[in-house]
Amino acid sequence: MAAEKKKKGRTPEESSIDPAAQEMLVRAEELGLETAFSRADNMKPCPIGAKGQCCKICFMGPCRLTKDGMTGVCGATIETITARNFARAVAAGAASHSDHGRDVAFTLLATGKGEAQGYQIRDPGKLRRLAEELGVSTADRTNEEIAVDVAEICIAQFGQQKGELAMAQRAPETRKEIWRKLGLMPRGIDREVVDILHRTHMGDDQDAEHILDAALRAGLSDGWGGSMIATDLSDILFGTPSPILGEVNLGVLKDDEVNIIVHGHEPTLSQMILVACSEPDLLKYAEEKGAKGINLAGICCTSNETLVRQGVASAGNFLHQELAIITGAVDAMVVDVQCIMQALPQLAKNFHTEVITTSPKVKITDATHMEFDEHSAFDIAKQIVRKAIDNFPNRGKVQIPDVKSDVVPGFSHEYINYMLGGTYRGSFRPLNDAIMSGRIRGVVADVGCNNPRMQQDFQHDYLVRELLKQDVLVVQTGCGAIASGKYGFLLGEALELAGPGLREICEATGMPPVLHMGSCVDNSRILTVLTQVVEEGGLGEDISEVPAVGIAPEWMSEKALAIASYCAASGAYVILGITDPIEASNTVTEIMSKGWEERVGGKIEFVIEEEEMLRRILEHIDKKRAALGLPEYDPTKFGQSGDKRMNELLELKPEERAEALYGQPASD
Ligand code: NFS
Repeated sequence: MAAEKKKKGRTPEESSIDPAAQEMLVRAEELGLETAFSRADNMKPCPIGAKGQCCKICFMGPCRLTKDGMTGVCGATIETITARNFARAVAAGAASHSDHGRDVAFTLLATGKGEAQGYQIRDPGKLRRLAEELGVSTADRTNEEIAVDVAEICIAQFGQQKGELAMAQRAPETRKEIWRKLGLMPRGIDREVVDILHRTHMGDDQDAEHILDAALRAGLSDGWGGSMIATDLSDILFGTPSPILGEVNLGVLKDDEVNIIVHGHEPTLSQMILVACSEPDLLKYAEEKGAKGINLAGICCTSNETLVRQGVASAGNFLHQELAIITGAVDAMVVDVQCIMQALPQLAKNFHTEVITTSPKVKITDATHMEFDEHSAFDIAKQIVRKAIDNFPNRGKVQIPDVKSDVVPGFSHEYINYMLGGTYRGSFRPLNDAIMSGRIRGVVADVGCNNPRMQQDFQHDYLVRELLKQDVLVVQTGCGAIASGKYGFLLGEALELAGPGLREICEATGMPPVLHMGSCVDNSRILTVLTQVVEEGGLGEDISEVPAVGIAPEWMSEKALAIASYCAASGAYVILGITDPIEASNTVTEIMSKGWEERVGGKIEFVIEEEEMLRRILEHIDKKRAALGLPEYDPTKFGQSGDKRMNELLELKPEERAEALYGQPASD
């Protein structure tokens, strides 16, 4: 678009709260370059599509139902249309997460067969535990033999036609009964996605509640299927995360080293590029080209994969992908799948940056394609790194914002369990006790994207700060977690922001008040934590009874709706911000809130305003506390004696401690 035709956009300060982003937006302006921020300013969202009232499912339309009582050409009502649009988005989101899981499973299979160059099994303990769970014999067998069987069983989960998904069996008994009773138990991962595409085709399912039930089931096939497979098998191949020091934001780029950014989602590529970056011959080659070294950084969830496992720096979250290129310091941006803006290759033409696509599924016009294949992964990774080095001497002016923060990510559910158990008694008891006593008021999972329709990171930052003040423990994944990293929340120092009760618990257990649990597929770890919290006892029989809420205040992708659906189907209250894609239908809004709450215990609501979001979160947490008969949240009771009181409690036996904490023995 010609500059003179551009509408007046937001200032850099209005576009992002992040000083690094603000600096790069000023630079973009100087250079006359577009970004997602300016494109969002210049492109109003279509008001009909935004509310879910446009039907493009057949070619008698598109039909726009803009007045009460209107139907589409076929007679489809606004309820049907809104529900179909939502369900299709869930199907696409579930397909994306799950297909990522499938690719990891194929990499594990090839690794087991000795055909995957450069990969190895890094967490054999987790492999063996999973094998036992899946009924694979482990006695007198090598890790590789076991890996082949485990991978084949996981791959078969995708094509399974009948029965129940294996990992869905991990859910609490009460939950599984609800799924069975309502016909929501996922049968096979691919089947549930295809089921939605079929039933939302013209002339099929035309009952909103029925369509939305299919969305819940497809969501579950992602959360307790594809995503859980992605998480577990990635841990087996690349290591189960534990806390590690890292850095976040554009300031991680180096002006005297070759900068390679990995962007996208799958750990298979980024992990191998990481190995290639420390190859002596490539380091030497970089030196020959005048660079002091090779610096790897990530963007989006592939960044989370390497950040939580190896502490590889993150250059930022979703809206940083273009800003990284604008630094002029990125020699190669290597992308695989998902959340990659098509704008990248065009933007890169203004710099020297080489945008390299690698997935057989993803080519972008004008990007360089170097297809990745796990069978020769290391060779390809080395070629990619070499290409980045070759590009280093082509750099023009470089401007890297001097903005970065230390972070400590890597809180897998295994580590949280160990961290809490390591203090006195095994498992989640201390967390449950802390919630029961009211020291921790509840738990919030703040996940999801950035969206250029709002000031970048503003709501993530606001909500995390406010929740900590209210003694709410925050767990995070995805771009929300990277946002928290930028503002210093992923460090022990964040305790300064925490309320008195949360602070006591964190000081006593060594747990920070904000836990970075991984990438978006690792939301499956949150399902596991919730299940283990239920199994530990004292917080009800089901996930729906736990004082917990899931939020995605700055979401933008279909994957966020898939996550929201499986969390709701698992019993959680989920709030999404930004926009309301079901606004057109009061009936659908009712079904997904009140209706689902009655039937599955969880619900989805779209709340745009952050203060209202906070109010609803706290109201829900307090409602769940009251239903469990827990003491009302009262921060004045805690914090006076701080460590001393906790140390006294630590001296007690668990039964005595329970009594001292909330006046009655533990219920387990
Ligand atoms: Ni999640 Fe990860 Fe980020 Fe959103 Fe995209 S990277 S899978 S979709 S934008 S959180």
